Amino acid sequence: MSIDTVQLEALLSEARDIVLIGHLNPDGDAIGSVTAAWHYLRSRGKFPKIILPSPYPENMSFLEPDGDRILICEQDLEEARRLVAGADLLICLDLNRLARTEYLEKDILASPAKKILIDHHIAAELDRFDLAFSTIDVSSTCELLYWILLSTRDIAGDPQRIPLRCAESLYVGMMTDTNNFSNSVFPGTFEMASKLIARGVDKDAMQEKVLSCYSVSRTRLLGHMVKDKMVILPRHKAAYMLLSNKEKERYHFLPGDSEGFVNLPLAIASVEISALFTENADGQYIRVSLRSKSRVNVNRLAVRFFNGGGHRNASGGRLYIPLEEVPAYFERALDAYPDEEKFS
Ligand SMILES: [Mn+2]
Repeated sequence: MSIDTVQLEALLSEARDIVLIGHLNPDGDAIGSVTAAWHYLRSRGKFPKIILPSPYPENMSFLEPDGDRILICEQDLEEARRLVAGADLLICLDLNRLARTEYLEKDILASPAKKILIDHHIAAELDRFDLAFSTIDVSSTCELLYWILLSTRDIAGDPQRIPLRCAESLYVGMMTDTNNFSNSVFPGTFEMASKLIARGVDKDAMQEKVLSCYSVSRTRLLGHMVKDKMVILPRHKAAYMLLSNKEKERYHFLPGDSEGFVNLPLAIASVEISALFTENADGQYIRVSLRSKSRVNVNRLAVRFFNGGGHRNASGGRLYIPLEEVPAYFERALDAYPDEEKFS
């Protein structure tokens, strides 16, 4: 995939204060893409800053830049706002709408900085950016960033020129967004993986650090969710699980601990749609995760009923109702979901 990077490279070389911004509840692709961009820009003599709206899982901390702190809005909002206001280039990664930054939408719009988007979600807010790289034909933002970097003049199509730390971040984002090569995988995704491994990324080390890193209590929580909480709705070929703050407390829940839970019911032959509803820590809303088998579209379901969206087979959103009202709401949503959208 060759991408025109002339304008990008002009913006990068003019910029002094670059800020890289990811989305709320950052996942591997969000952290992978902001840190990959950081490592690349550092190799070009820039000193970018990273802002994430909320804390990221501990197992991703090995991707952190050396000698620089990732700024978390929930811990340091004033500083984050100051950085956005003072930047001359803002790069948003892995988010299609500025609202996904939760705290910074207005600050980003008000900032005099040039704005770049690099994202792989449906319906990105292209008109809010000076330059946007947006496609859904890649596994992840990290994959898109890989193709962008390969197209730059200094990397010039040679993956060996990608800094190793940058390559590791790219690999981790792709690996997590594809659920370790099980969904959203394109021919180019394998090509990227192959080239990054040849570049020196230790695939087994990445997998162990990111996917085999959980606590005993997280694994017990997973067992509890599947055994005691999973509800099957045969008529809708759907399954759902509710995760309350009480349970999070009981199982010493840490950010990232429920990663992958929503995929588990899809292993059941008769289940085509899976939902995980998680009470937000402050009780303000319910976080919704939706997954589907290939023939079902859950993006439209997320847009229509769950104040969200994302990808065809993996979407998210929010509900502003008590947790106990969610099951009835979910069933009503499935009843009302038109077939022409469900199978679109
Ligand atoms: Mn992503």
